[in-house]
Amino acid sequence: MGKTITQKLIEAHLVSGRIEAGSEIGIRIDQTLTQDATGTMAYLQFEALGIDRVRNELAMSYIDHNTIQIGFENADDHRYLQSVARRYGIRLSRAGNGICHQVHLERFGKPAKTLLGSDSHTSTCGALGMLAIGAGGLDVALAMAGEPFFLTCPKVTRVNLTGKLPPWVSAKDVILKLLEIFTTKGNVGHIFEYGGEGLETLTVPERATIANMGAELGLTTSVFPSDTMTRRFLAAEARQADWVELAADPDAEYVKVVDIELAELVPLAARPHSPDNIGTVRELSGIPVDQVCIGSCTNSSYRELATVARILRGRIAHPRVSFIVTPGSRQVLENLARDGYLADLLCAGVRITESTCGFCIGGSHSPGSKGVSLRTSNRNFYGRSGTEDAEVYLVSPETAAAAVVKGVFTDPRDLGMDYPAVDMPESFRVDDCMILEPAPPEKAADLEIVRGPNIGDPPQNGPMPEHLHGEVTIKVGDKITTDHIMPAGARMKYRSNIRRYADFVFEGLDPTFPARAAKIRDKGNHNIVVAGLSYGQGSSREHAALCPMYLGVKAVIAKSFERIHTANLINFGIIPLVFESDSEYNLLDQGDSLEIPEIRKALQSGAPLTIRNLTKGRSLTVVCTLSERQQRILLAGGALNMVKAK
Ligand code: MIC
Ligand code: SF4
Repeated sequence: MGKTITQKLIEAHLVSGRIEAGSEIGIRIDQTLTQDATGTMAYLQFEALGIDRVRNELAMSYIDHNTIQIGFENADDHRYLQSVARRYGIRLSRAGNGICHQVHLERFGKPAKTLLGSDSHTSTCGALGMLAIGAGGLDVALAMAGEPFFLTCPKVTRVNLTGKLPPWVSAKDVILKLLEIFTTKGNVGHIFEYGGEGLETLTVPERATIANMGAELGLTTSVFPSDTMTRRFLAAEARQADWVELAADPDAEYVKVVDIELAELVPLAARPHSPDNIGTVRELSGIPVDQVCIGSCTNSSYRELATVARILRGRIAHPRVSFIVTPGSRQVLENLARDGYLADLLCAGVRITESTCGFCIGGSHSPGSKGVSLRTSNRNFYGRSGTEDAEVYLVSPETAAAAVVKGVFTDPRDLGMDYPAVDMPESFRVDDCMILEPAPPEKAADLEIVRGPNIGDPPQNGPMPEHLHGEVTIKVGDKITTDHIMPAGARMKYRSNIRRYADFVFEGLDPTFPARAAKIRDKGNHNIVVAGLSYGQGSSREHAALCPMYLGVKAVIAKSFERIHTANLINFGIIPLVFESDSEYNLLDQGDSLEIPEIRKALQSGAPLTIRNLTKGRSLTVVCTLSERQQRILLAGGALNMVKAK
């Protein structure tokens, strides 16, 4: 039987386990990436492992998230990251060089390699034929130490693309269509592998847009073949030597095949407040727009921004619209400048920003109250923009540009102009001067690691008790994202200070949670979170496990969990328990006192667990499907405890 691309990538990197969907496998990681907001914690944990030098092929550290620098914290983090990179053999992309996923795609990603990144959109490099997976910082630290990365062997769906995108319809509309079909929940443990003759017309940056938002589907990752388009992109980046061919065998088998006819797609938008709340742009047309933000790791490549510039050439942003562009990388910005497109944007009234995450994570450019913001980014979760009552829509760069011109939601096909097709250049101007090289090993050992006062060692959990006593400290609903659990934006400057950051756990849902939880913890009791479907959607931030752990959370009971968050909970010694049937969610309420007798024994046996609700005087059953490795981590009270013991 023929093989899928995924199978070929896994086989070439398999360290443990069998390639059988659903079973746990360990794979060797060639490349790692971190960004500053997750990186400080990842490197503090790497340091705690006591290893002298990173052991994987390429370890990249990017500074792109926390660059606003109100207060000393961000700058101190940057200094720490720079010194740790130089000491341990990591290459560092300085603030201003670009968003990690865009820069990694341009300069470092290689077909047929594995990449593990402490950011959920690491999947972007799947566009190059990599197995590129987002994970928590601790898993990335372990991969840098040469340990395998463990994951559930994925089920592979083939997305078959036929035809060609019509003018004004773009890669963003393809992935929004897939989000309409598959939604943000229910796709855990799956990989989407793209194929079909429709791929021949999609450049690597367009494929990257699609692979990027596979994270919103909740996929393990997305994989594209490495073909002539890939070779063309790598050649344009002066990296032709990095190209190898990678394709699925014609008789490869998939769990499912989905056909998407590109010619039939129309401009789409994700309405507030979820990336799967899809409507057509035409049905939204006429809604007044206050802000348009173009950029983020989803849509900030040269061709996309040049297309926006062409649409806006000779026009001025509508007076109602605040128009922001964030180029994905310094390379994109430099090439736009040299080719004249930057001038088009400036004349149109753009507010150009540095090449960082910026608006996407509520780090800047929050909309006004009740503001309607059209963004080319990938997440429009409630409050993520930094403005609670903003209405954020996710759209393509073309749809965003049309709103800049008209001041209202406008289907770009109704602009009354020919589509300004911009080709990807045969070669980009390439300049890696913002990448800092590590010190040679013989000079590294004595280098000082610079730690500012905001940087604290990560707290550690204790081993799992024999019996767990706790209280339901909060009960939440479906699709709770890590942005709900651990807000980003203005709070993100405390990423390397867990004790302080923990003051904001569940801030948008219940600001009294941290104080209530700390009180229960200080009495020697445990906190338990009860949740609905798809708990932990969104980011890879392990702080969404680490900060609750610091506040004494020992278990989360949910109808279902998302992949990265489950791994993070286990890594920090919090048990993810699943209701045996969804209706049992109704048997628990905030304030209920719970007991899970003989929890250590139950975890080891893998049998369902009984929870006694002491307040209501009844019991219920929950399940916890774990590999042996995960059992050991939970019993030890977290992965760091276990690895250190080893
Ligand atoms: C995001 O888009 O939510 C982030 C910020 O990039 C996160 C990482 C983080 O929280 O630092 C992600 O996607 O993993
Ligand atoms: Fe940065 Fe936004 Fe991409 Fe996250 S999704 S890496 S915040 S640009």
